[in-house]
Amino acid sequence: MSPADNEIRIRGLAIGARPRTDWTLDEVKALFELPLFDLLYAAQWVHRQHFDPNAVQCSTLLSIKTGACPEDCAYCPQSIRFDTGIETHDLMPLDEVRKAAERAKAAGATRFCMGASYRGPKDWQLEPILEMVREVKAIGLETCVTLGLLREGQAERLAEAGLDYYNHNLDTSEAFYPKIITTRTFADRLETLRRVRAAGIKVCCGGILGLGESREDRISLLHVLATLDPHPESVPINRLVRIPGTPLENATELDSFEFVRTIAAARVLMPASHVRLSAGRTEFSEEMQALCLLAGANSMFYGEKLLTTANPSTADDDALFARLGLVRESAPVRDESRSAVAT
Ligand code: SAM
Ligand code: DTB
Ligand code: SF4
Repeated sequence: MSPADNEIRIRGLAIGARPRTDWTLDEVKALFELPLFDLLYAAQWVHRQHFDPNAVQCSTLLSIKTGACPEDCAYCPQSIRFDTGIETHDLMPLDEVRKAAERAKAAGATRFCMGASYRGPKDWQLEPILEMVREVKAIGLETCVTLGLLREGQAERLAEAGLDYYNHNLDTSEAFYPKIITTRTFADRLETLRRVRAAGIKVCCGGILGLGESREDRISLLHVLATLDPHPESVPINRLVRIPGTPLENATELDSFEFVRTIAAARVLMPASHVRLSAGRTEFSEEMQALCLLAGANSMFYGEKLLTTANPSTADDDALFARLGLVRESAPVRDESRSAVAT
């Protein structure tokens, strides 16, 4: 029996190492609602079938175009509809992007993710971004962009430029989604994900917790993610950063253990994917971050800034890694490589 065929049983639930995309909603619910320590054990077991449990993949974000976005995502400081006081700017010049990518590489990141506040880029707006992808790739970093909805042909152009990952989150359940975003649909998002996959680009897709959604919504989001075929290679799990001026500025803070549960369930449901502990870390204690990593998260945003908000400093992250005996995952030599180097 190969390791991929391994299986354990916890309270009657079969937990396997092999990725499967036929999860039923009832199975996801039963997994999510396990006693937390049973769920953590399952997540740890699955994590160790595919990854070095002490290695964390580090991605650095850069907002290459900030604010004045026509969409109405209720969590987002960049929507033109909300007065959040952020500093907006048009597309950044190429050499600034290159310098930021060089700094990220020197600090130890292996992936550089460029975000732009578009509903979706127009064809002419894509051209300079293709240049950025080529430049960042030439530095020796994996490339990722998040540009919103893609039209026909755009994913192919990004793939030709050498793009490795496209980030496009489902954000929440299909049922709760219209309470958060009205300017584009859940189905629009799935269509962009389909285009990205069809063009041969790896998919980075996850969500945000703490929007006021119910546990059922979190279970449903995980169910949709875990039945994408194949699974997204990267699964960012964000906790809402409550931004003054947005409709969600006073949202109730999500219970930390509910967040950990979601990470652990994502790990079990998508065994070979990188699960990213994403936005929200500045409000987490170091113990909470450690618990998320123990629950199967094996990726982080690394660098002082997310898109418009703060992230822990690299010095703080390096100190935390040292205390926990973690290493930064090295850049993949081949796509399936998962070797690690000491920080
Ligand atoms: N405009 C593009 C789009 O919407 O796809 C790309 C950038 S958008 C800011 C990328 C993702 O960041 C969103 O899908 C959301 O999951 C996350 N995000 C945005 N604002 C956030 C916040 N306040 N707290 C947590 N996550 C947030
Ligand atoms: C993702 O899931 N989270 C990142 C990235 N993908 C693009 C963005 C988080 C943004 C948090 C709010 C901000 O900094 O503006
Ligand atoms: Fe615009 Fe993306 Fe923010 Fe929505 S999440 S308002 S699409 S930048």
